[in-house]
Amino acid sequence: DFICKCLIKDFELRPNVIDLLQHPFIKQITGKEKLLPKQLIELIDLNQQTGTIEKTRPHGNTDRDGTDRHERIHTKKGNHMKNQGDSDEVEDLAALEVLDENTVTDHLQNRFERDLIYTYVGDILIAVNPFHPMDIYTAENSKMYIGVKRKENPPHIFAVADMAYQSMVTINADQCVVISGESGAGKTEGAHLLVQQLTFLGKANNQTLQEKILLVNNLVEAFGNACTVINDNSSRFGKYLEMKFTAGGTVVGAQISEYLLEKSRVIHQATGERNFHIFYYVYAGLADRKKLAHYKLSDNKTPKYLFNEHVKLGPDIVSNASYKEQFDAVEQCFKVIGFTLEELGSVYSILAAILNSGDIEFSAVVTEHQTDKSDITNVAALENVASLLCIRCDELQEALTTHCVVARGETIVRTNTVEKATVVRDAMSKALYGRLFSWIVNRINSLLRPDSGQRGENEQNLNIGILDIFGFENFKKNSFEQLCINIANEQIQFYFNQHIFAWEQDEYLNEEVDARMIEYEDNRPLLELFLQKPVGMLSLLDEESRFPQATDQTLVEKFECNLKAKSFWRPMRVDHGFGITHYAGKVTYNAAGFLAKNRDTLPADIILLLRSSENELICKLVTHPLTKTGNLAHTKGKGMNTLRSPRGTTRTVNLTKSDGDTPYHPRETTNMRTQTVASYFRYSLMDLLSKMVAGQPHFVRCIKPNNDRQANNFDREKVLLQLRYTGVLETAKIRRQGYSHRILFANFIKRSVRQSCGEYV
Ligand code: AOV
Ligand code: MG
Repeated sequence: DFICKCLIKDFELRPNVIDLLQHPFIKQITGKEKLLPKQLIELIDLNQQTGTIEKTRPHGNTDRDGTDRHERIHTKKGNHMKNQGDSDEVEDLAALEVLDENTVTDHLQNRFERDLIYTYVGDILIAVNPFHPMDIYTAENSKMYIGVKRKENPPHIFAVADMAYQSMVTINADQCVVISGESGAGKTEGAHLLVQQLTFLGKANNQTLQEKILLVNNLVEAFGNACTVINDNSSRFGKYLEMKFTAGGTVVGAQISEYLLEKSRVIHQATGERNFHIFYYVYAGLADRKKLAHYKLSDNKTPKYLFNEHVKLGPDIVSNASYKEQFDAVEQCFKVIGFTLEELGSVYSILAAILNSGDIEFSAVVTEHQTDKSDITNVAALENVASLLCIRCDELQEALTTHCVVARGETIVRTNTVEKATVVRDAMSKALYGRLFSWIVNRINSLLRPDSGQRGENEQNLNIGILDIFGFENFKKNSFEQLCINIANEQIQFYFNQHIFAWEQDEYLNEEVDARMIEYEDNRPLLELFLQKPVGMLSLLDEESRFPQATDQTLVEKFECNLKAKSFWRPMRVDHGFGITHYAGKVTYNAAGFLAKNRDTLPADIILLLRSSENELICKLVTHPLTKTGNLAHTKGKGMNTLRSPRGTTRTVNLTKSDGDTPYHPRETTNMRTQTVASYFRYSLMDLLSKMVAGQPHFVRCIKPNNDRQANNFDREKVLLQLRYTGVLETAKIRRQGYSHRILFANFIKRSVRQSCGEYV
């Protein structure tokens, strides 16, 4: 058995039959100088008869490195294997002899029950969330996955990092890893593991840089993640982290782009959910350091924005040891990455001001002439906010309780009702948090931007981007946020389909390759339903948002009149309700609040007031256009619906019709422009896509084994549904019949030359 394995291994390394037949082992075991090919086969067969070696039929593919696969021989590990084709030893679903839903699910289940959470489908990695800590991410594991052939090791996310890294250094091209899966499936954990391994692979000369890069995710996630009913650490924003390398593969920096933070969570959380993590960390951390009073907070009165049925009392939060630890950890991240103490103080002040804002209350003032006036009942909260934001208290009161209108060239001051004043207060809190988040991301980017000294002259950095967005969501009540999240997931699914099926099969047709066409679920009609102009859902929403008289009911009616696709439906007996049959299942949305959320207006009075702040950071948040994190500018006027495939052919990603609109970037808006969240979202998606298409993609598909976050529980129905809607079966089919690796001829030559010169790691 051992000798056969050595022979086979050696044969893989030196695919020269003559060499093998004259191998020194042969002499050792047979006493002969060399074997005839027939004799070698007999030797292997003999071993098979003893039952210690089993042959599996490979799927006739070429491997990632472009070499032909030869038959693999696996050592049999147990008697429970059903047949050769679907044994646990098959690490690539495309190699299964029988390819149907049940076999694939059985196979993943068998592996999952043995803690083998990773499985390949050709070059794609499937990761089933184990919901318990695993000991497969050690330094030892990291070393195992450097520059070795994929089949040398069990499937692993580190192997994906290695594939991306080796491709980057070998063909000198940007790479991107797209992690998808529904909420709680393991995308964010996967993204952390990729950063860990890529930092290890691209060993920075400078230890601190390495440390900083490893902390970036933790820092932004403290501000952008929150506990939802599905996931205790749910990403409430989309994140594209680009790690920057020299051409030689040394990591030199990182940049993050953030997409569509769910700001509404600051002011309201659904039942059983929480605000962004950082609020709890700061509250407990400051209490621990006896600094609550300094930040105008009190430990016996929970700020309203943090209040829900789970967190009734301040002491619940302030005595939480884990929150205190997290606060220390976040502060450490800030410091290591390079934020100043002054900046840190401002960040805490802004967070405390937001918490205090939630406690400002209004009551109606009814006079003889007026019924639409409001006053602030708890002046202490108002004073706290003004003091923390370094603005004047009377001006804050005025900005909250009144507004200006310009009529016939004259500015008239009108009073706000209680309802309106509350909306303004909440708009200020959301805007402050959203802008603070963007500022943190921008600051990280400037602190981790590779300096020119780390590049050779005329040398550009190479990137590996890691996409980790909010996963598909279907709650009891779904609002505008869920709609945007689910559209983003539709877009990623569409991108996957384009790569794996559409572009691939186009190539077969172009090159007249005789291949059976694989059918797949094309979600293009759904994307059109959302994004088409002028009658896509987002355009209709924007149109309705421009009418002051419009209501959420008129919006739903507008949808109903204009959206004729089968995937749009109106549920019975649900006010403001509409339903969408997404690629991942049916979701019922409630349009209540859609118009207000889409308009997302921040009154000019508040902007002007914050600009007058004596705190430099607060002033900056509303004054200077921050460096674009979403880098939207380059998509402007460039034919937005046309993207280039990695193989150079121009592909149409039928996302939107280009109309040359100016991209909306809230951080640049200091005047009262009327662009909406929907239009910004549309451009963000486009920007994200253009970044992704610029690199060679690698896909990780995360699967959630059950809805109860339980370890060792594989709910077959749940998994089967995910396999079905992500098209895993079709992917296995196309990977089985096609080639799992695509490489341009010129790159192939370059790579082969480097390899034969021994440069390949
Ligand atoms: P998500 O990113 O896909 O959801 P997470 O990556 O946050 O999901 O994973 C959810 C939880 O599953 C984590 O907090 C861990 O407890 C567990 N988990 C995930 N991957 C692993 C792993 N490889 N090993 C051990 N435990 C794991 V969302 O952000 O909600 O879409 O918006
Ligand atoms: Mg996540």
